[in-house]
This record gives sequence, structure tokens and C-alpha cells, in this order.
Amino acid sequence: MEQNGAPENGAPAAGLPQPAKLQEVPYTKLFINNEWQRSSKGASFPTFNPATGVKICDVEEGDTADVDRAVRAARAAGRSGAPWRKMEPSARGRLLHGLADLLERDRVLLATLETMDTGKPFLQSFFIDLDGSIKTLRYYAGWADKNQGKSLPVDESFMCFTKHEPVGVCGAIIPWNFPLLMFTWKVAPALSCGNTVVVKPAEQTPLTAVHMGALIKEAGFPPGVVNIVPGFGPSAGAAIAGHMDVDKVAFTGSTEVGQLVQAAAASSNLKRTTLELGGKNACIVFADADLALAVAEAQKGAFYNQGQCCTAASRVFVEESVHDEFVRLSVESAKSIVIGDPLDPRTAHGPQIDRRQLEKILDLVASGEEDGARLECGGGTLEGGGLFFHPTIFSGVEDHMRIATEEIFGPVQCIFSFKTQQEAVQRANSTRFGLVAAVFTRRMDRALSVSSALEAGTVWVNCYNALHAQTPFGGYKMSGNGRELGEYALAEYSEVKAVTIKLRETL
Ligand code: NAD
Ligand code: NW8
Repeated sequence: MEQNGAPENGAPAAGLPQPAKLQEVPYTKLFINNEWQRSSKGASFPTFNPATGVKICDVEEGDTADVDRAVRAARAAGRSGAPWRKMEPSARGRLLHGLADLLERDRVLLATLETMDTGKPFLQSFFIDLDGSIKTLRYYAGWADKNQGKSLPVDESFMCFTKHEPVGVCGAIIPWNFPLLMFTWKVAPALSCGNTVVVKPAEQTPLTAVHMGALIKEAGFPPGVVNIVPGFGPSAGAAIAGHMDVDKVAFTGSTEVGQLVQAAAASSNLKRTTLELGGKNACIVFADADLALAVAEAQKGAFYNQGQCCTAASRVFVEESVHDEFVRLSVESAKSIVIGDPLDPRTAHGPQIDRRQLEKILDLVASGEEDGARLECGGGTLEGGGLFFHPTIFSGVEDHMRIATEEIFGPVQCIFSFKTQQEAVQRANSTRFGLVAAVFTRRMDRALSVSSALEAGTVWVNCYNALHAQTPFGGYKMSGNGRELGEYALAEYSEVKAVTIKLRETL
């Protein structure tokens, strides 16, 4: 494969899954009503492999008119009397399980597409993104016939009960960092609850979402239940957020666009929103922690997916007495991370998604150096150009610096020193964000009191990025609204109907 900056790693590794050899990408059109359709204006856009800069293929570009068409299909598919509404709830569960089976069958192909489109290492696509997507589908398959209402203890002249009904047409606007996983986080609970959906994948990474159209049709979902419209944010994305006949929109991406989505929802039809936005997540490492574990987990948290995670552990607060040792071990470990061709199963670190994101990282790293933080390792791109950026560690970071306050979305770990527990918690919380946080300690009382005090939707204790389909995920403060995953997400995709019956006879 044409290589642009990534070093070669030598002979192929034995015993590991290998990427598929793709001649061409099978699906590149809009998926509406279980049919492959051209965009109404006949436009398409290229998607690139960020590891090589080479165009993978052109994808049909959906626009406002295409979103309209998709919404009409979704509305019709969700009408009462339509097959999707008449089907037993457990049958929706069977369809979701069938879809998960097809992801298992096409696992190598989907992981290959995901790696080509995002630049994430193939084994991460294969073991994390595919595994998480399959587990999410199966988890919500199980909920399909369990999202039950209640009977309510009102006075005896009434019978009062609640029913959980679908919200209706749900829009899903997907980011480029976990294209398939975020598709399933939104589509699986929506379908489990009986909704229909219109999905817009990110313009950088449409391929796995479009492929899902083929699997959704093959699994036997009725036409119009899932519609996929690749396209750009300000056109197709904004058309969903501002649509008068979309009942809910789920968005993952930047805080700025999250605000636009919520504003568009408010000023159109007051559609419901769930927003998963950015973070400036803190890790607190106490001197009593297992230091090797804390180094490894904090590093994984900072550099996983090339640092392009809303959960990225970008601020690490380390207790003064172990600070220098923590920095030394972190730098030693960061320098050993294997950067290379993401399709090579030995690669642990691939390229950033695009030039724009790389420029943002370069700008923030330069600001860190100017502000007087100590660059311990990395700090630049790989020789030979391309979008590869070395894992980077700053120590001596102070709370006011831009690298300490702005989301970097790149492989940059900022290490701070602290003296007291109270100080660490207060500094960890002094941000507008509140997505996740982590604490490393061997003391149970400390783990519990610090996790209570941290203002974040998720707190990890002695681990990082430990996500499960059962466990709700979402942000406090400006990191978002609502929850994805777990039982809590069902409420985001259910309308509650209260039925009150007057009883004419009471005994
Ligand atoms: P973005 O927020 O612009 O894009 C996310 C999704 O929203 C994409 O599908 C995009 O097409 C769509 N979108 C863009 N403008 C829209 C609009 N006006 N209306 C509706 N939808 C719209 O994110 P980005 O430009 O890809 O990245 C910019 C920054 O966002 C990153 O540097 C990072 O800080 C953050 N980001 C966060 C996440 C996350 O998981 N929370 C994911 C990607 C990016
Ligand atoms: C849903 C997700 C997962 C899962 C496992 C391991 C490492 C990193 C992530 C991850 C169901 C089951 C498992 C990860 C995923 C998304 C983000 C950040 C980290 N997810 N995982 Cl935004």
C-alpha cells in the first residue's frame, strides 16, 4: 500500500486477525427505504484514507431534499398499522440479534473499512469497535420486550397505567472518531424501543455506516425503519436538527455544533435532544496508587484512538511525591508506542483524522511550549509528512494554560502536580466540561469520596475507558445532555403515555 510517513514494521504477525483485501468498497449510496439511492442533486464527495492520503472512493452526498425523503420513509415505516409497529416487541429483538450476527460474519470487512476510513489500528477496530458495536446491538436486542410501563396507585375509582411508546422518527448525527460504534449506540436503543431512524454519518468516515444499510436490509428490517444519509454537517446534519418532522435527535461531536443542534431543535419543533460532547477529562493519581497501573491506564486514556476520544484523559493530576517517577515512567512508555500503517496488526498508533485536526493539535502544542510547559516527548509529526503525530507528554502544566483548558483531540497528555486531595478535586472540577474522570488509589474510602466529589458522568477507579453496554454514558455540564447505553438510554427513546380509566363501579 502507498505509504505516507508511516514506518514499516517488517514481516506480518502470526495468529492475529488480518485485514480484508478490498478490491472496491461495495456500498457508497444513500440508503432510504431499504434501497440504494442517488442524491437528489447528483453530488458525491470523496473519503480519504488518513494513513496514506489516498482517496478510497466517492460517496453520494445527501442534502436537505435527501433528508426530507429519508424522514418521509421513516415516518411511513413508523405509522401505526405498518409492519414495524405491528410486530411483536420480541421480534424487534430478534432483528437486532440478527443484525449483530451479520456484524460478526462481516467483522473483518467492517474492521478493515473502519481502519481505512479513520486510520485507527486494525486490531482496535476489530477488537474494540466491532466488539462494542456487537455487544451494544445484543444488549438492546434484549430490552426490546422489557421496556415496560407501570400501574399506578391512584384512588380506587380510577385505573391508571403508563405505556412506553416510541418517540417516532429519531435523527442520529455521528462523529468520525468511532463511526460504527456511535452508530450502534444511537440506532440500537432507538430500534429496541420501536422508533425509526435517519442517520447521518460524519463526512470524513461514512463507509461503515453505509455498509450497515446492506446488513440492516439483509437482517430483515422493514423498509424505512433505518435510513442512512451520508453528507456534510451544515447541509444534511442541519436538515435533521432543524427538521419539523423529526421527533428526536442524538448528536455526538463538538460542543460548538452541539449548541447549534440544540438551538435548531428548539427553534424548529422542540424535538428532543441527546448530546454527547467534548471533555477535558481529569485523572487523579494518588501516591498510594499502583503506579505502574496508573501510568499504563492514564496513558491508554490519553493516547487511545490517537487521542481522538471525547473520553481522552488529557489532564493528569499526580500527587507531588510520585510526580517525577510518574512522568519518567510515562515518557519511557510513550516512546515505545508502535506508530505505523494502521492495517498492520502490530500498529498501536495511527494517523490523526485530517489536516484540520492536525493543525489544531500543532497549534495547541505550540501554545503549550510558549506558555512554559515542559515538552517531555513527542510534540511533532513523524518525518516524511502525513498525518501521524507522535504521542506527546507535557509536564509542569499550569491550570490557566490553553493546553490545560481546551480540548486537544490529539495524543497529548498534560501532567500536573498536586499536594492535597481537596486541591486535586477542586482543580479537576474547574472546567465547563464533565464527561469522565478517573482516580487511582488503593484506599477504598478515598476512591469513594473522590468519585462522589468529581463532577463527571462517569468516574473510573483504577481503570480507564472501561465502557460497557449496560453502563450509562454521558456528560455533566457542557459535556452534554442525556445518557447513552444502559437502561437509562431507553428513556431517551421512549415517550411515556399515562392512561387513566374511570371505573363506574367500585366495590
Ligand atoms: P463536529 O461536531 O463538527 O462533527 C460531528 C458531526 O456533526 C458530523 O457528523 C458533522 O457532519 C455534524 N455537523 C457539523 N456541523 C453541523 C451542523 N451545523 N448541524 C448538524 N450537524 C453538524 O466535529 P468535527 O468538526 O468533526 O471535530 C471538531 C472537534 O469536535 C474536534 O476537534 C473535537 O474537539 C470534537 N469532536 C468530539 C467528538 C466526540 O466524540 N465528542 C467527536 C468528534 C469531534
Ligand atoms: C460499548 C463500548 C465498549 C468499549 C470497550 C474499550 C476501549 C475503549 C473504548 C471502548 C459496549 C461495550 C464495550 C471506547 C469507546 C468509545 C469511546 C472511548 C473509548 N468501548 N472499549 Cl468515545
